Parts: sequence; structure tokens; C-alpha cells
Amino acid sequence: MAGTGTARDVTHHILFEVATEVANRVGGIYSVLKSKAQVTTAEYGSSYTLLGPLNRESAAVEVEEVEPKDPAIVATLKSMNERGIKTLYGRWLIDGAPRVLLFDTSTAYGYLDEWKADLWSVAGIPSPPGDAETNEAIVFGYVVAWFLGEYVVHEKQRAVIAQFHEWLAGVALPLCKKRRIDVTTIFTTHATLLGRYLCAGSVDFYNNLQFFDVDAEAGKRGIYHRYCIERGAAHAADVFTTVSHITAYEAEHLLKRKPDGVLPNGLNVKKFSATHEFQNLHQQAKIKINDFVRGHFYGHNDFDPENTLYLFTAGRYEYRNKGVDMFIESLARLNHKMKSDNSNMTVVAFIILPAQTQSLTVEALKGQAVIKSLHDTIKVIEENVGKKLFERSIAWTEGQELPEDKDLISPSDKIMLRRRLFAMKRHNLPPIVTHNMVNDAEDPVLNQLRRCQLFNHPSDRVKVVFHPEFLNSSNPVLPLDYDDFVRGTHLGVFPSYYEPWGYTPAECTVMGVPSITTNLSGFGCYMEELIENAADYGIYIVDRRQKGIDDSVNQLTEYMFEFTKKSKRQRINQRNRTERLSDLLDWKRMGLEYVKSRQLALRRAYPGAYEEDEEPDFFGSHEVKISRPLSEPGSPRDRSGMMTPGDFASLQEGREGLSTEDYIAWKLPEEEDPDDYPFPLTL
Ligand code: G6P
Ligand code: 1S3
Repeated sequence: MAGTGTARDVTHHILFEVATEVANRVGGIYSVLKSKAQVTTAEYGSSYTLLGPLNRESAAVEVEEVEPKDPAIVATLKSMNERGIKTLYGRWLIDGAPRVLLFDTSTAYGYLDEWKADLWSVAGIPSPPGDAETNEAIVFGYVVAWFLGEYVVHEKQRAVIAQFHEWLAGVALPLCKKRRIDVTTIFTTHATLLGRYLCAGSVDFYNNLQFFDVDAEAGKRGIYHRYCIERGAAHAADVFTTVSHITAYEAEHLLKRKPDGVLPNGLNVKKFSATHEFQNLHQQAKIKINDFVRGHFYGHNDFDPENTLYLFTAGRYEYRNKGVDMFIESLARLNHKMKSDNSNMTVVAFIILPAQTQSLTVEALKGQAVIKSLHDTIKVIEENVGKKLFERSIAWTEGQELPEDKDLISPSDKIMLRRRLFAMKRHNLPPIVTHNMVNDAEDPVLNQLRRCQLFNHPSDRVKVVFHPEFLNSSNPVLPLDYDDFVRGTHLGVFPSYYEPWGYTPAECTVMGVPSITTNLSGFGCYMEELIENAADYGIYIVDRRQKGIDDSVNQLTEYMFEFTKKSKRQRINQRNRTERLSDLLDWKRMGLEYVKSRQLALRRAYPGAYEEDEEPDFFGSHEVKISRPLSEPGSPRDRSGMMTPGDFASLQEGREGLSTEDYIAWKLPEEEDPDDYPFPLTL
């Protein structure tokens, strides 16, 4: 895309990363940018800026405004501001504190019609009226292209890389190409529009990927114009990447360009100085979940918290794509199995998916209130008993009887206690949902729970709690932030059908919580490739490629059933192993694929800046090892020694000085003896 070939300094290049979720939490891309910020700012310092649309509400808490210092940014913003475009430049208040430049797109809507016409004439991309999301993507894309175009006029020395995430930020890509803006570009897609739509329906997606008539399918779903933006972005970029092999395979067929590489998602892994610290955190968070459960199940607390396991699923409410349908069906089968097996364990399964709600239910609030007043009353009684016991003990003289405990509780305390116990009587079953839903009768989760008769009956060994709102510590019913909640659970269950990467099981892993994923998720495939006997390490992978749906449900049920049979010691042991996989998911390791993609972008745009005449074999020597959704899984590999995400991805190292040795030689931790723990087990 860059015109000159040699003119710019590629060594000291500048990086812009463009996305709609910069300092604006919407979904997975926010997690990518936020968690990656530390490694990227460590590499680039002030040469790194994230570009996004301004969401004032979110920026008010996430961004601290500062004056830009880069003269090219100052000059460009001055010119844009003079023409009415408002911007906010500042530091994103997260680890790494990267610089962000947020454009107030509302100040650019005056140009919308002109830009829509231009998009059609330069890129053949239509934009029908009435699609606010697409209009926003167009305005943002044009503003970004405007910024980049002026920036490279002011910054003449250094090469500029612009990396764009997802179609919503993709409109600028064809513009950069058509206008021959002297930047090199990367487009990273985190899903495909058509893939998401097709999977959410009832098509056999992976068996038919090659055969879809993409234009017709997009047209049928009313997303043809959006699809054009996505496809245009993929084709206009110097380097095209995605987050996993399974999505690379999908993108090749649906967007008609084979990705140059796979950039898997990492996490900002925080290591504790003492290995058992995360186990203590589990215990502390579990106690808080216990408190919630006691309240929610008041009057039915006939199960022992010590023999209770907390399972959960969480994510955006994509019922089929995130495998919530399969989770509920498997819970029903698990319930049946545990009953038949006379299991002494109880499973409480949480479903945390934000949906439209009106408020918390009275029942949910009452549950916490009755337990709180019981707790308060018992505290008062405890104090009264203590006081009485103390007074009688003081007055005790030799030869007297010891104070009688039956007299210690006063009649009025007994009445108070009796009142609290009566308040806990209930004639209904503990509710399966914590909120009043806007669409109760049509809600897919509620309907599936009803169909499977998971009603929290005392005889059920599997209880369910649907919490249709994201968690936060100021919630009056379940007062925990998501991370703390996850730590307190025993198993995360994410049986996704469509999941380009899947942060939820990855987050569980770094917190030392075992999880279930599938071989249709990027994360699941990544772990399956990397680890033999992944289940031993707390990564259970349900086969949703080669098994029929019923067999997959049975496999998921079996994984959960086996989990309920583990002893506490085995659970602790497994958590230790899970947590040790964290390094595999650390951006310090994963970020190397981003480095490679940027090197390729520079070489493609400025071949003259490199000694070799030919582009080095960044991607080519192995075929892109696309996951093979329909073939037999390969035989277990010897994964000891060298392993980088790119070794089974497509990116090859090619940058001078960037060699295999730069990557972490990673080995699975040795099998440890449960008796050798560095901390006491409270069994
Ligand atoms: C952690 C704590 C232990 C606790 C255990 C409970 O390991 O350090 O003190 O006993 O968690 O494990 P469980 O799987 O029963 O929640
Ligand atoms: C996408 O978000 P989603 O939940 O719509 O991007 C995420 C970040 O790359 C990825 O983890 C997820 O699988 C995708 O589906």
C-alpha cells in the first residue's frame, strides 16, 4: 500500500491500532486490546497509539486526557479540529497506560452522505439507509483514513503500521489502498459476520463451508453491505490475519482470502509469588458464593456446602453459538446420572448471560434478606449468650455447678430465632432466575430449563441459577466481580459451536479454574494441539466436529459427571496443574505472533528497506495448518521443548534478529505428587 518502497525508516516505525472497542467495553476485542496493552507499550512506548470512536460515558472513567506530544499528531488534530472533528487524546487507564486517540464521530455525520457515495464509487461498497451501525462504521472509517492520510504527510521519516480489528473498524482499509496512503496495514478479524449468522441458525456450518454462496447468504440475512465492508477490508489489507486456525479456515471460504497468519489471543497473566495464593483466593471467593447460595436456596438448604460444586457458563447471549443449549441439556442428563448414582454431591450451575431484564426479583432479594436477618439475629444471640456465660463464669465459685447451657438462650432470644426460622419457610421452589425478564415466555434459556424440568427440586442433584446480567461487586444479590466469581467456582463450561477464540475458558485457566471447551473454539483447538491429556490439566475438550449432537451432549455430561466424583484433593491438584498452563496464554508469548505480522506488513510495503530481494518465507514453508474440522484428530505430538503459537500457526519468523530462540521453550510441568504440596491441605 505504501508507495515509496524504501523511503521510510522501518526500524523505528510507528504503530496505530484501530478498533471500536478502544476504552469502550463491548466484547472480546476490548479484552484483546486491554490485556495486550502492556506488552505493546513495552515494545513501542510513545510510538503506539490506539484509535477508536469516542464513547463519552466510557471514556470519562477509562481515559485521562493529556496533550499529544508527537508533532505529526498535533498538526493533524489541529487541522481536523479546525474542520469540526472533535477528538479526545489521552492515556487509557489500564496496565501499560497506552495513548489513545478517540474521534467524536457525531461531529462528522455532516459528511455521511458524501462518504457513502464515495465508498460506493471507490470501493463498490453499498450502504443502504437505516443501518445505524454501518453508518457509524463508515463515519469512523473515513475519519481514521483522514487522520492517517494527514499524519503521514506530517511524519515523513518513519514507517507507519495501522492494524485494524474487525469489520466495524475496516472501512478505512480500502480507503488507505485507494488513496495510496503511505502506511502499511493489517486487518485482524475476530470472527466473520457470515459465520456468526450462519452458525446461529441451524445449518451444518463446518461441513458446508466450501459450498456456501456467500453473496446470496449475506443477502438473505440483510447483511450484504456489511459483508462487503468485511470482505473489502480483508482484501485491501497488506496482511490479513485472524485469531485461530478454525477461523482462518472459515475466513478463507467466506471472505475468499486465506489469512496470512493466526494471531491467537493472550492474557495479561499475573503471577503470584506463592503458588498456593490462588488456591486461597478460590476458598475466599467460594465462601461468598456459598453465602449467595444459602440465601437463594433458603428453606431448601438441605445440601452440604462442602459437597457442593459450582459450575458456570458466561458470555454474550448467543444461545446456540456459545453452546448454552448444549450446557442445559447436559445438566439435565447429569442430574439424572447423579440421582441414579445416589451421589452425595450437589451441583449448582450458574448461567451468567446478560439479557433484557426489568429488575431483580422480589424472591431473589428476599432470599438474601432472610439469610441476612438470620445471621444478624444469631449474632445478637451469640453476644447475649457470651455475655451471660461470662457473667455466670465470673460469679462461679468452687463447688457450684458449671453454667447450664440450656439457660443461656433467653426466652426472648428463642422467640426471635423462631421468627427468623419461620421467615425461611417457603411454599415454592427456589427460583431458577434472579431477575424479572422482559421476555420471560420466549427466553431461550428459561424455556430450555423448563423443557428439561430443571426446577431446583429438593431431589435434584443439579440446581440452576440463571443470572441474566453481568456480575459486579455492588450487586445486592450476588456481590462479586466476574473475576472473583470465577475464582470461587469449580468448573467453567463453554461448549461453544461458534467461537473464533474464546476468552472465557482462557480466563478460567489463568485463574486456575478447570474448564470445558470444544474443538470448534480457537482456544480449544490451540490447547488440544499443545497438550496431551489436556483433561488432566483441567482443559476438557468436547468433540463437536466429528460427533453427532447427542454424542457430544453425552461427552459433556460424562466430563461433568466424572468431575463430580473427584475428591477435594484431586480438585486441588487439578487446579494447580491448570494454573501452571497460564504461561501458555501470556501475551509475552502470544504477542510474538503480532510482532511477526507487523514485520510482514513492513516487508510487503517497504521491500526496498530490507536486504533480501525477495520477501522472506514468513508464512510459506509449512502450509497454513488450518484446523481440520472434519478429519481425524492427529496423533498426540511430542510437545516438549520448543513451542510457539506460530509453530502450528502460519506465521514464520522472518525478521532479522527474531529467531525461534526468542520464543519461550515451554514444557508441561512435571507430574507432581499430591502429597508434595507446598501448602497444607484442609481436607
Ligand atoms: C483451596 C484452599 C483450601 C480449600 C480448597 C477447597 O485449595 O486453599 O483450603 O480446602 O481450596 O477446594 P474445593 O475444590 O473443595 O473448593
Ligand atoms: C470475538 O468475540 P465473540 O465473543 O463475538 O472476539 C473475541 C476476541 O478475539 C474471541 O475470543 C471470540 O471467540 C469472538 O467471538
